[in-house]
Amino acid sequence: MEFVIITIFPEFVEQVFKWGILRRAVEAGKVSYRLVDPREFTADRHKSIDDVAYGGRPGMVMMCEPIFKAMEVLEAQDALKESRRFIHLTPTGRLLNWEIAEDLASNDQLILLAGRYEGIDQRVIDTFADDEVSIGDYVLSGGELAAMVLVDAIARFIPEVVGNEQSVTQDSFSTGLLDHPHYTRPASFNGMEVPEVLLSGNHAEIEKWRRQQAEQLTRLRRPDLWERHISGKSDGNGKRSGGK
Ligand code: 4FM
Repeated sequence: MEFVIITIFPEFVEQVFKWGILRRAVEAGKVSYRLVDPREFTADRHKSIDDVAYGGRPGMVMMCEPIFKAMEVLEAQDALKESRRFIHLTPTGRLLNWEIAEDLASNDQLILLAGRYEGIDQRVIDTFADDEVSIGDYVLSGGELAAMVLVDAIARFIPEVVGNEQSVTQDSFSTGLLDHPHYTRPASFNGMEVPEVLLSGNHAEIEKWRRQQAEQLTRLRRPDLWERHISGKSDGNGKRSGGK
């Protein structure tokens, strides 16, 4: 899977590929990436990528030209794959969940557009975007952090990116429950004890405890997930279950 990220801060976005699981995925050739800076495709000597908004509100808008040029050049370099999706990261997009991440992971190439300023000229979105995704109901200073979140969440669904040990956690989310609490040594720390059952060696009892903890946490913290779980549907947005 190749991630193409269109951003005016390529060195910032590159960090997501340089640490931990993603770094190993890149080294193992499971993931590759290409950073595209629209500023390299500007026509004027000031390398302008933004201009004032039509309609007379304050705030700048990212211009069509540099992003259209960037796409043209990718096309000319034969860098665009058959199975690709172009995604604009924006608070007005559909809310990211594990199902969307899993679905996007099935593409050979994802082109992520990270905007800055007050917005991107709508003609860029209309021409190129297959999808608009939001990582949550808050406003960031730009799409870069959202693109990085999306890359990380998607990469975990690419086969062999996450090792066996960690994949268990992911499976537990797809059962529709939040994860149970975790403990490691020592058994007693500053007067705080690890729950007795975890030291018992009784794996049936340990599983029962973890299940109870996961259910209690989900019920209290995420009644929406709990409702879906007890109605026998593990689905995040109603695609498999037909919704609520
Ligand atoms: C996006 C700022 C585009 C400027 C943003 C432009 C966001 C989110 C977000 C900020 N993206 N989920 N929440 N983006 O806040 O995805 Cl031009």
